[in-house]
Amino acid sequence: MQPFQEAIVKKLKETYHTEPAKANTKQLYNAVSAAALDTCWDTWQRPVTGKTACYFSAEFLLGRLIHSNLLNLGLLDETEALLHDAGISPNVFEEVEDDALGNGGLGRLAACFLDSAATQGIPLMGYGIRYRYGLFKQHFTYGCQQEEADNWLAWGDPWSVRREEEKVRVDFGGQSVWAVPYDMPIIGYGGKTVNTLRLWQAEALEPFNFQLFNAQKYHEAVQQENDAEAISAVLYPNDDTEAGKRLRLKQQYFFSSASLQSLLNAYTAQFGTDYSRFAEQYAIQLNDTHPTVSIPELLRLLMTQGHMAFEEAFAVVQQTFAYTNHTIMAEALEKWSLPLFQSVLPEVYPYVVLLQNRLSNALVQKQISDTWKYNLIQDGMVHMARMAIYATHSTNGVAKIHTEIIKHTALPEWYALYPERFNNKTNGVTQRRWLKLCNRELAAFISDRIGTGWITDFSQLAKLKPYAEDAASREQFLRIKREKKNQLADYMYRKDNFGLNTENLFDIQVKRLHEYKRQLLNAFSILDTYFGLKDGRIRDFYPTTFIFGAKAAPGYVRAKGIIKFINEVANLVNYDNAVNRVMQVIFVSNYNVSYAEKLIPAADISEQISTAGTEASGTSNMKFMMNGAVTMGTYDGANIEIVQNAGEENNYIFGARVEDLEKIKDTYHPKALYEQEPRIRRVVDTLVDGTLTDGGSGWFRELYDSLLEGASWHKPDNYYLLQDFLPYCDARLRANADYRNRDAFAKKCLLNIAAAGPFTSDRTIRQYAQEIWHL
Ligand code: H53
Repeated sequence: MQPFQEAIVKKLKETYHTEPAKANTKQLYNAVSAAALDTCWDTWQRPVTGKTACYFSAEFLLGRLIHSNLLNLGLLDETEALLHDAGISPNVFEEVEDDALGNGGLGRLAACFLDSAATQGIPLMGYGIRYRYGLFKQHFTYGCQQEEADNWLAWGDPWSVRREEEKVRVDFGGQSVWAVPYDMPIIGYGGKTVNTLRLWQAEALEPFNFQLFNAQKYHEAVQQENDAEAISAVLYPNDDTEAGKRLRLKQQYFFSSASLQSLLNAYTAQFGTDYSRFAEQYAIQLNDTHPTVSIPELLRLLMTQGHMAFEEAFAVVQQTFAYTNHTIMAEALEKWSLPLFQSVLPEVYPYVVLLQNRLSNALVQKQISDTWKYNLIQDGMVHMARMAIYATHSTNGVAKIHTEIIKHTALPEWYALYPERFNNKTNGVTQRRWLKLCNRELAAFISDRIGTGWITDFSQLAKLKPYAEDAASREQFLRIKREKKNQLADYMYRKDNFGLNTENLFDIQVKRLHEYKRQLLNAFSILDTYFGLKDGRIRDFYPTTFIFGAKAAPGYVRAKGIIKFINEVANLVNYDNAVNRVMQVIFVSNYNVSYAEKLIPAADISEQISTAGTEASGTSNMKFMMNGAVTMGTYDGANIEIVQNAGEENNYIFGARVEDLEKIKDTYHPKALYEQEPRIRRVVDTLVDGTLTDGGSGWFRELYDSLLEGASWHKPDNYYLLQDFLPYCDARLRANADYRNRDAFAKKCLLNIAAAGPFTSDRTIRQYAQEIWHL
């Protein structure tokens, strides 16, 4: 037995008095994790020297940790051999819940960044919240989304270490709590660097009040404990929409203040209380505006604890912080009502006023009169994005087009004021999780041809390009795709009890449910194909399986209506014997990181169909690309950079571009399109003509009206579904026809893989480190 295998056996024996063949999943999971943690403990505890970057984020969507940590430590093969010898399925850890402390792209990006930084020896520490419940679990009843709490701690938390001695106090107006840090190791590939993700848990100063208990006031006796624990109880399930709730502001301040205090404590221990050189030791990246309250909080701490004057403290703050913007959509830009902000954070608010005053002076000096566009405090609201731009030295977007839109359309007034602060950092994803681990077959295929260097240097992928011309490689690639489809089919059968036809083309759209991502357009186009097949208008259709996966924010009624609609379309198609040999439609339940790891490698076509100008970057587009799917997409977000690199001829770009939409926006009349074009009318009418049913909820009628009439808060069809409908249907049919020539299609796929080099988060995080943090 190898030493690590022995260590696992020993853990099982000492902790659970059992052995591998007899242990249950939870015991195995905890023993393997604990043994692995032991192997990197010393590396982890080595003090970090020099400047450190800190990633402040309300979300870290890590996914299941055990495989990625074992991979990075080089212990995966040994572990799997041990499991094998004990007669345990290699899928044993599949039932262990993934760590879902995030909603979608933003939280998953944070997780990719941590992996990439550790792999490249960049000292990047994550700071966030240890939610008791992560993103809800989803299931469907009669096609409608139901939510259930995600009790991820039921499996134990073997990757966290509670640091009681480093807890700090956080004060709100009238409430004080402990913030207790739980540290997780972030293990770089090869195990040479182990960084830290520090997640804060809220606890009561006095958990139990005996006086109240003795006075028979039982509820009151535990009130403080409940109120404190509420702060880190649950992740807000909104992706890309602002919540605006009191508890959310508390969460933001809670982890911001705790993280800053802990950094100041570490700084003080080394350098004393002269904080003037704080920014030489720490760079802090604000992941969206969620941690922006850190700005007035650091000012406050520097001025009260460090006795600094305002100007001096402001300089430190500005040099320390940088801000990443992830969306330009108005509904996601955080604003807090003044009374709410003042009542939750009375100690912090005066520092917002100081910032506002300084900004006002700057605007006077620059002779700017339309100050209402800039004010941090305006119309009874505190504007967090403005604060984040004003009080930091860097504002970046997450794809080229997104950064251009920020500069010229969304926030031109700020770009005019401080052009030097604006920069682009196109997103990326870690190829360790999103290729090496989730697609071992394709990873081996690549390594056989170009060696293993790509695992840590993704630019080497370009060396794969000649193999697109090699018939044997294309054939091999197709065999792997088929194998991944079979694996997905097994998994989906276990999870969703659905039988997949793995001969089919797999066309997949997986991401959060949002109107701007246009899952409804996808469904309309599927219906158009369905009717086309039935009418005989469409012939020679290559059999296709259309797969959706998406969670809707529980309060987002329209998104829930769209889920129900797609499930109804699925029923219509799947039970119609006239078409179900050539079409399948599936909505998988509880789409999450682990499901993504199965779905993405099996895809032939990656659906990236957001309205041009709305998706800041997207990151699943990159994951699909590196797994050899072609992109069916609009000119939006990182799709643009993807197809520029991989060739438009190897992808399917359709629909209106930002410039086109700009031109038609004032005259757009979706109802005219509906009236003129029978194919549009036919699919849109299924919302109301009885073809499909919303079970009496009224959701479908509301969707119908939103497209044709608009609503009090938006114009009709404000995401231009009907505008892009025909071009989309055409592009899909073109791709479908191309797919018949499997060999030619494989060539496109291989060229996409070979062009995926720039889309690694290794590159992105190097750019942050060099250009923003100056490490
Ligand atoms: O962030 C991703 C982008 C994606 C964008 C997403 C995002 C959230 O997940 C949540 C809030 C938010 O403002 C933006 O929608 O386009 O790829 C990472 O940058």
